Amino acid sequence: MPSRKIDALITNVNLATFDPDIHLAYGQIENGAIALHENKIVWIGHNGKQPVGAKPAHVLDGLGQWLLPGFIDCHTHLIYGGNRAREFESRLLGESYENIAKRGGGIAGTVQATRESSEACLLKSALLRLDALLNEGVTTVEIKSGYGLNLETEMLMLRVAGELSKRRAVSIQRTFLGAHALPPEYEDNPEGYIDAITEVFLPRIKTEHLADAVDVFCEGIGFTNAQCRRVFTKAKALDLPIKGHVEQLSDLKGARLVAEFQGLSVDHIEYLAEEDIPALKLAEVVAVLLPGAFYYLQETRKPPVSALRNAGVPMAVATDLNPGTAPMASLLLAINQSCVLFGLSPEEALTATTRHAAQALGLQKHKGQLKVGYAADLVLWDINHPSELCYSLGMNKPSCIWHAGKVRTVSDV
Ligand code: DI6
Ligand code: FE
Repeated sequence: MPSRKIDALITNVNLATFDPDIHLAYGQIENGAIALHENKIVWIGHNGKQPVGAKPAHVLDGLGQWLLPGFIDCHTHLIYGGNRAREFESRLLGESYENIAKRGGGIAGTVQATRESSEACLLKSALLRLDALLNEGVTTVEIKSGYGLNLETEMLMLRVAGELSKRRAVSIQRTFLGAHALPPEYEDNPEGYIDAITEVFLPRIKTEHLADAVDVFCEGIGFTNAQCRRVFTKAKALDLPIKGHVEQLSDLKGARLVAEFQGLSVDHIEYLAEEDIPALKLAEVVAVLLPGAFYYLQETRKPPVSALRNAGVPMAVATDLNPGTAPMASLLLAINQSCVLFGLSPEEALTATTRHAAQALGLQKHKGQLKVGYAADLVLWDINHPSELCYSLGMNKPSCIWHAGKVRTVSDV
């Protein structure tokens, strides 16, 4: 092993690498060690076999704990004004999510509250939610716009998302979700709103580098398949990757549409038809499961997990953190829910929040695995086995977190 530059060496750790080339559960390396230089992993292997001659500035004894890649929350709406606790009350008294949306509550209520919020206020409330995610070992977060629905507030949301990555040691991916709901200004003119998105919002957002991807809500209370196609066509022309909220409450064939555009992911998919799964496999689209929304909406229809598994479609899991259907800033909870409610195995659930979550963001070559050349985003857990992270709630706290090669202890965030 040639000597090379090493800033930090972590010894005496069990590694859950999630490297698919390591054909063991969790891609594990028992009694391993890992070396970091600048913001990357530069060596990984068995304890004591690290490069000779390398003089790392820092050596950390992992004390036999488990080291995992930093978690990736690949689907959140964590910037918003207000909250919807009163609506939660109405839903518990029997009113449906769709009915609340029809009477101007739901997403429209949050749009109004977001438009009325100052930038400082949006930033402050988003930081609280972000910190809760970070405390559980999340090192990359995707954040969507979609509560502004006018150019000014959509751009503000995306700017606040960018600001978050300056305030905290975390990687942020920004997604433009202008086609989330119809804004009041376009009440009787959905095509006019799609015109605004395609002709005004998207070109401006592209020019100002405000988004890494484009998302839509393809649903009865959102936009039709044809309207989503228009958004995707423009996104593709601007070379922006696409994602879709599809088949959450009904089957509008949104997943097929995303596959046709070779999108990154289809998200929710409770109503995905099994016959549409081969198209996802072929186009290498990730199936993002959002058990928090399923739980809060007390849905009964589950995503076709075993068919996705049998077809070899990669499954990711995310919080969907939002004020309506998933007011939960805990990826560990989503992991647990994906096991208990959707039947994922612990290994699947942890792969879903590391390697597959990276793929859902187009980051699979850089993040989501412990592998040479990958980002030094790592979390050390004082556990005896990775399945503990899926099994218990409220008891798992990282003992150390690295983002881009730098230690971020829990108290730093
Ligand atoms: N599906 C969801 O679960 C969130 N957005 C979407 O398209 C819900 C957003 C909200 O209710 O505010
Ligand atoms: Fe969502």
